Amino acid sequence: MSLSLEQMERMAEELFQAESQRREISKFTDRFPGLDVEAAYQIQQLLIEKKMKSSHRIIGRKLGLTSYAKQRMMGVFEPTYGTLLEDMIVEEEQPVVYSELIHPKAEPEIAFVLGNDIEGPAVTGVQVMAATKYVLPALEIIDSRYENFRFTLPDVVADNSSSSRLILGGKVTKISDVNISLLGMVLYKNGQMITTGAGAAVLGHPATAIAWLAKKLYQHGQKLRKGDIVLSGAITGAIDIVHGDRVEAKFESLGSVSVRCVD
Ligand code: OOG
Ligand code: MG
Repeated sequence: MSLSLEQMERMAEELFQAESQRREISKFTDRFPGLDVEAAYQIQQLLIEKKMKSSHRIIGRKLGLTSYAKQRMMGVFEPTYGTLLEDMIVEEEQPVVYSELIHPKAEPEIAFVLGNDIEGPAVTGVQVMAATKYVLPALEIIDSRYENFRFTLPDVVADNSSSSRLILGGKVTKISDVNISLLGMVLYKNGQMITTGAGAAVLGHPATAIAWLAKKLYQHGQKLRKGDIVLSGAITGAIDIVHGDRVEAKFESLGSVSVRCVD
């Protein structure tokens, strides 16, 4: 089944309204079983254009479902990407406001900041590392606009891969100074250790995930740009957060990043 531009526009509008009204919607694949991943990326693009009308600048990209922990948790076994906008950034000293969100979850990630554009049909992890200016510890707050946080691959792609907020830690590290794949991470919630992981959980090496992203963007006539912040994908499963919670990810060598959730 192929969707008309008008139908895709309506789906983008539905996601836009769901987010701003903090309301869950039923997933599109229940209503349009033929929705495929490529149409879903077009819906995502329409959604981003809608958000940019209210002057939200693009600051980078994110990868989703790049670790087996996340894939198994969501039952979706392929990576996705989404677009990060300026208003998604929460400064580390600032809280995430629960009453603005539907059913948020937090996940620990390694953020890359690019020093050069990356573009092409055959990008490698080594090229990604050479184009990376520095890496940072990060927490992503995801918030699916779908009922019960359940979706299939095309649904989550249309929903900008559940993007909601991101928090970057304050320490800048040159990628050549660390072994990103062996790098350990411990995740805490309210002072209690919840889970542990290492960079290699992300497709073997987070730079491999970003190479996948660059190739996927190329198929869509787009590229990674100098200055982009790229979230390489959650190292572990995501954890639920509600008002009152504090989440902290401590990374080997990269430092730590934390966030508080308030009402
Ligand atoms: C999709 C987004 C996943 C990640 O890092 O794996 C993601 C979701 O699980 O809602 O951001
Ligand atoms: Mg993520």
